Amino acid sequence: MPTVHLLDYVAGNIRSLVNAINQVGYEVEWIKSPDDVKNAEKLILPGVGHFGHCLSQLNKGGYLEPIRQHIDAGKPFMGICVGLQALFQGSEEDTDVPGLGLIPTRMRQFNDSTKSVPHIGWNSAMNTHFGGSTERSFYGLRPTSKYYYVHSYAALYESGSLESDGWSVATATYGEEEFIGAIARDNIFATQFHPEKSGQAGLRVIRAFLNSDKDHLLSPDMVVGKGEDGLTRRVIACLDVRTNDSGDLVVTKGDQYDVREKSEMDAGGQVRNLGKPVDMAKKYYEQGADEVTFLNITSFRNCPLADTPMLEILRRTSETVFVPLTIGGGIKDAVDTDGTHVSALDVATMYFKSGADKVSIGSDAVFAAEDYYSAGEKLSGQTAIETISNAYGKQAVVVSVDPKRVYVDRPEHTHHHTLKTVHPNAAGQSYCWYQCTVKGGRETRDMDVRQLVQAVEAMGAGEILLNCIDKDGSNSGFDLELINDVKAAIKIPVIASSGAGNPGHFAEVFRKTTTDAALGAGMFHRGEYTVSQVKDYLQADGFLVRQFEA
Ligand code: 1PR
Repeated sequence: MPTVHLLDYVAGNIRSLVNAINQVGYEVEWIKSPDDVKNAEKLILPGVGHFGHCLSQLNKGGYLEPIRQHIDAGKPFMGICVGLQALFQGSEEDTDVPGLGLIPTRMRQFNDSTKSVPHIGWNSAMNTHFGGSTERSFYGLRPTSKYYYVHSYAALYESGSLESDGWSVATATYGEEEFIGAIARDNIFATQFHPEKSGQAGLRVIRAFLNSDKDHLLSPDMVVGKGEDGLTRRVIACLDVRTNDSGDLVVTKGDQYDVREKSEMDAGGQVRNLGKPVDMAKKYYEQGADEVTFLNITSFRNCPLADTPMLEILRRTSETVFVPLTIGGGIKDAVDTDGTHVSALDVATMYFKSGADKVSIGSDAVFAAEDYYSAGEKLSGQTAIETISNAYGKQAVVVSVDPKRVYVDRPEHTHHHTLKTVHPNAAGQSYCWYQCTVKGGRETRDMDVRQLVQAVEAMGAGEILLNCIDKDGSNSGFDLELINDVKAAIKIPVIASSGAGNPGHFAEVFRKTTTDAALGAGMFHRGEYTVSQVKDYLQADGFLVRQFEA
């Protein structure tokens, strides 16, 4: 097998990139010291998280000069995400740390007064020279394809300036801002998106780089049907995984979090078994799921270190599923079976090394938020959210929220934030607040959902997975009031979850709320609808979606 050299200098999910490289027929050689760089013919510089952290690590490790020499020698170089940002002069994210300076501009933060930041999801990379007589593209990029991005800082596009310096540029648009999605000149190629997480479209880009397939003519169908620019509506498939009564890890699904079969013969029935986690994840990937989330819903009782099957599930899934994978359940400080203390950061590291791109924190986030408020809204720096976010970047930290509706007669009857609902309860009460729960909804806390999401945003969470216990498994549609209320309180993206029963519910949540993504579970697991049916429905209804590329 031909080889490519990969520089693994910071924490991150490098496993997916290795899997993607193997998938297109190349083997990885690791660069373990600056001296190794000169042995590289083709070099990939990945990077995720904080610009200053990544660049200082490279600098401290003595890698910057060898990378510069590799590029100057005209050898193939590919930067991914922060690996693209490193080519620029610097970034607003950390003004003290310089980049390689090949491009004399700086990365800027997206404007968060008009949209959620980070920018997370599938967007375009369209050649700016596209059209007219130059219907060509570079490194396998197609105007009809979508690619997976996750970043808060971007190289905002200024028409023509880079092109006049000989760069080929492909851009994407987020809200009102156009930014650089990919860039190439001579032996240099870099993408802001993650090709290893961008399905077949991304694998094509990696393959093109490795095969030095720099320039190609687009076929007429790709030109005529030139894709629409912009962030697509993200549809996520969620697999709740737990051990069943025979000790196997199965995908299950609850009704209001109760996962046992309701049987008249046996009041406490068997754990509902809806299939095998790895097979189901692959099936949803092939149906066009934009992300797959695994929630290990028993791990709050067990130390996840002993929970090796979940790691194996991730390892196996990441070999064939090239979209982002999230893992939740038991991400917290833990004590291993031999009594060793293991930090939440170490637990998360295990999952990242096994192929996860994000971890999702549930109960521990509620406890951390309680401490945050008791300390007068001061950050301790010690919470799972803070430590993982600092090490891996905020995009790697999702907080999964499990709220329950509580009705009151009047807003002044509670010290919590209430809303007036259009769905009064049987007693005619039309005000409610959303109470946070822990341990899979089994324990309620004196905290409302708004308090929780604001606290975790302050701690550095990158995204909220917003469940709703009242709606879970109900097939009655998402809780639109809850979603709008949470969206109004924070700037980070929100994934609407709980209640999806048909494709129309996805259209409804995207039309009536500003949610950034929507998640379904039961309707997919029971085979009532496929993810592709949801995408088709959304597309027919005028929403921009990404369709699966074979
Ligand atoms: O507290 O950090 O260990 O995390 C535990 C995680 O497991 C949390 O994310 C929590 O939401 C989840 N969890 C715990 N118990 C259950 C349960 O069902 N008994 N599942 C559970 C949560 C809810 C959603 C579900 C949507 C969509 N599952 O993930 O997928 O409600 O369902 P639907 O489309 O069928 O309505 P920690």
